[in-house]
Amino acid sequence: MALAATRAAQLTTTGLESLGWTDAEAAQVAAHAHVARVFAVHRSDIEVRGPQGLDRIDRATAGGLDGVAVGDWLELTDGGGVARILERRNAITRKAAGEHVHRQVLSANVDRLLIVTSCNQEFSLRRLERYLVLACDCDVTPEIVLTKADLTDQVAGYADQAASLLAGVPVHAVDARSAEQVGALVASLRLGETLALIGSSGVGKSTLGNAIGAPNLETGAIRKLDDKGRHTTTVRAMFPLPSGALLIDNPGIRELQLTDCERGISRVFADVLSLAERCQFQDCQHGAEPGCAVREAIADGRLPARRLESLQDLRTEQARNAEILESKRQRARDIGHKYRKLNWSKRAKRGQ
Ligand SMILES: Nc1nc2c(ncn2[C@@H]2O[C@H](COP(=O)(O)OP(=O)(O)OP(=O)(O)O)[C@@H](O)[C@H]2O)c(=O)[nH]1
Ligand SMILES: [Mg+2]
Ligand SMILES: [Zn+2]
Repeated sequence: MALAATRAAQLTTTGLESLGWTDAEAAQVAAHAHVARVFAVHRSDIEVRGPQGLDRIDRATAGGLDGVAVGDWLELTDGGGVARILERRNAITRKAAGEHVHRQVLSANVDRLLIVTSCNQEFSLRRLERYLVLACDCDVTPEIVLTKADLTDQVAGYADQAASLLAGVPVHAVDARSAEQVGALVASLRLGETLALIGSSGVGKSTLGNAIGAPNLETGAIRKLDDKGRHTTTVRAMFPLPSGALLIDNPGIRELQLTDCERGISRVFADVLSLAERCQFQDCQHGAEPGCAVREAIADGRLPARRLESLQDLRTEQARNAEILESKRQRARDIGHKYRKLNWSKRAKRGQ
């Protein structure tokens, strides 16, 4: 509750707008409906905040909270129960994870997704591309925050590489521990705007959160050997900032695998795909085919070869994950079918 008290103290405006309420939510409920926004999701309860302040809802007794995510809006019953989760404007949904493919909503109703990466061994264009695809696929505007700018004299090089991945993507290079260096980011924050931080463990998401005004997020040292973090943040939670914006700090992501993100891919790889439209063959694989506009662009330096490789790798990975997902669904269908058959034969035996 100490955490909840700190958050309560930080909220300066009590109106729903300060919690991120928009016309999209207003259109879904009656004018005097009771609503609250989800600030943290725990195993047994959730923390919500509405015009009346902070509250905790027990998941078992409330019901109706399956799949609830930080950032969701809830319509409450007169008795304080949960009537329903309002339709989301958008959701950062992780559709696949390593061997176990599943869908997981990381943050809901997000205005700005800050993809955090560091100027050290963690920096990877491939990884950044994945995060950008995820953001674009979820219809959220991405921004890149390059932390640990103080640890390199190559900041401009890192920033240029990051910016080259998606036309117009803002890149903020900072020492995330410095309130002064994050000043421009803070100045851009608006009342009721929801920001979410995602990235690997140890890149400085919580450090950045603290610098932009979140109340004392826990941070932890990284391993010297490989710059990997130790998964310090374990709970997804949202915090009001002094600027009036809301910040969702996420735990570090181990490995971001993608499936079913074709829309995101088509946006992030628009450069490769628009060249591909000019290939002589419609089904060109951009290998040895004659008249390949993609190969031509690579040969004369207009397109970095790694962009094509990235696109092809992501497509292969998507296809593999889609297969795993489909075989899981099939297995679930088979089990459901067997179960129904068993129940049916039991009832038949009992003569029901
Ligand atoms: N030098 C330097 N250190 C930083 C910077 N940002 C973060 N750190 C340090 O990096 C370590 C990890 O920072 P965290 O904020 O805990 O990282 P995180 O992304 O929240 O990690 P998880 O919660 O594990 O996902 C801490 O020791 C921070 O002090 C930076 O810009 N410069
Ligand atoms: Mg953290
Ligand atoms: Zn081609």
